[in-house]
Amino acid sequence: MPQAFVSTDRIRSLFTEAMSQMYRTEVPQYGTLIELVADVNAGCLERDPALRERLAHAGELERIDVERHGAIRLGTADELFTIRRLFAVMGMQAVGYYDLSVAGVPVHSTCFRPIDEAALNVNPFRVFTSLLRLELIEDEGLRSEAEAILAKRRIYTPRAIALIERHEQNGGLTEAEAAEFVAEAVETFRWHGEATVSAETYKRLHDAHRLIADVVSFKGPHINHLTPRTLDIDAVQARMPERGITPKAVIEGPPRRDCDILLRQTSFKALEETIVFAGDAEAVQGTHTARFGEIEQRGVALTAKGRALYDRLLASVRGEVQVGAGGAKAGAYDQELADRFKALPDSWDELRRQGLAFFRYSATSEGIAAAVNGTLGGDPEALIAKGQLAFSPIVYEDFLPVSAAGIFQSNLGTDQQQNYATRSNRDAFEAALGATVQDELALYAERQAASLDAAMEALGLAVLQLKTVA
Ligand code: OOG
Ligand code: NI
Repeated sequence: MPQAFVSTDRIRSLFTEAMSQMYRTEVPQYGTLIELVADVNAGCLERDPALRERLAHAGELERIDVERHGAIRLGTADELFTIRRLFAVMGMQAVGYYDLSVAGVPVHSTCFRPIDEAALNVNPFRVFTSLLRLELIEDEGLRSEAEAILAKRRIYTPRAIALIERHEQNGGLTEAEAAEFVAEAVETFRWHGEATVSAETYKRLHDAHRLIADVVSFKGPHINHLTPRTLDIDAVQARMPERGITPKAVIEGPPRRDCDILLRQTSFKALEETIVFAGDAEAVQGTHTARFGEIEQRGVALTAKGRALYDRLLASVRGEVQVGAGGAKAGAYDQELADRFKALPDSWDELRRQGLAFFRYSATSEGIAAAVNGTLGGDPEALIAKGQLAFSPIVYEDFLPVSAAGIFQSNLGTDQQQNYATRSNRDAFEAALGATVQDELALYAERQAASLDAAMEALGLAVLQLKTVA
């Protein structure tokens, strides 16, 4: 008898909801951030009816407050291998490779996310997933000690593994299995205040790098933040202190613009939390800093050419002004960013014509009518000029390594910007993952090309229909 499987989109939505509930309970300040974001979003929608209309049309209004991403840090190749299989149950695949060692953070990362447009429209939730690079620990003794500690832990419940296998064998999960899977999967990301190491070991790991202590000292890869979408990131950043929240010094990514590009993000500083160390005769308490809240605002995906310009402008800003520890020079940085980014066109049509960004094309009703009347423009440019072909920005669904490094740094206790030489090792990452990571630019290019083909076909089909009718 055929089994009725639920869609991977539904499992992803259930998972997002379960993670949100868990994290709000674990980190009350995150709940406060969510409330602020909801207030700011409501204000934006009230002031801008056109925006409300656009979001309603896109089906975005009901789920505006649903989280858009989270992040975890894994310790071993096996853990990464299994997380790929776990996220596959929810329709998420590894896209992109990010080398964070360039910023002095000993990890490399990918983004697990849905890739097709329909799935992204249902729920675009993604997880920024990092793998610790123990080979970057210089002290050999400490490195093998960390390896031995990590080798002992089991971060997935046996039932989660069984359900992953069931999904792989049967090609899906039933509603009951999906509910059970989500409940088991969130266990992996739960916070454990009891460290698996002694205070002394924790200190040595921490001295090597705070991030090493965060990954190695606990039972599992606790979710370290969740990130809702905001319609006005500058407003949320400015208003965090009103609610007793301390934001990081600067918003990462491009400056505020009329036509949003890529990704802007900011976070509140990670909280200092009480933990209990293991292995001591008496319970020894300490504190650990890892968990925070973040917000994001996404814009159009840039082509390789647009991205090269973005990277060059950002590097020039960072070469000119470095935000210091404690946020010194944040104002000068923001000013420099705004000034230098004037070199990147701030109109959808310019971005499109100069081949700087990706767009989704569609035939307009005027276009369909023109096809019927035989007054269609010729090539896409002529069609656009006549209003017969429309285009809208394709949203950037991925992350930015320099921004991610800034988020890491801020939450590892400093706002100081750092620039290091790259030591990327994508092959090792993919070997651990057990798959190649997908090329995000190719995914956007495919979506743009497919939309243009479909639009042209829609116009062409209209012509054909006319011929058959006549
Ligand atoms: C991940 C930081 C990166 C982002 O939004 O760029 C990130 C981490 O701290 O583990 O989440
Ligand atoms: Ni993040």
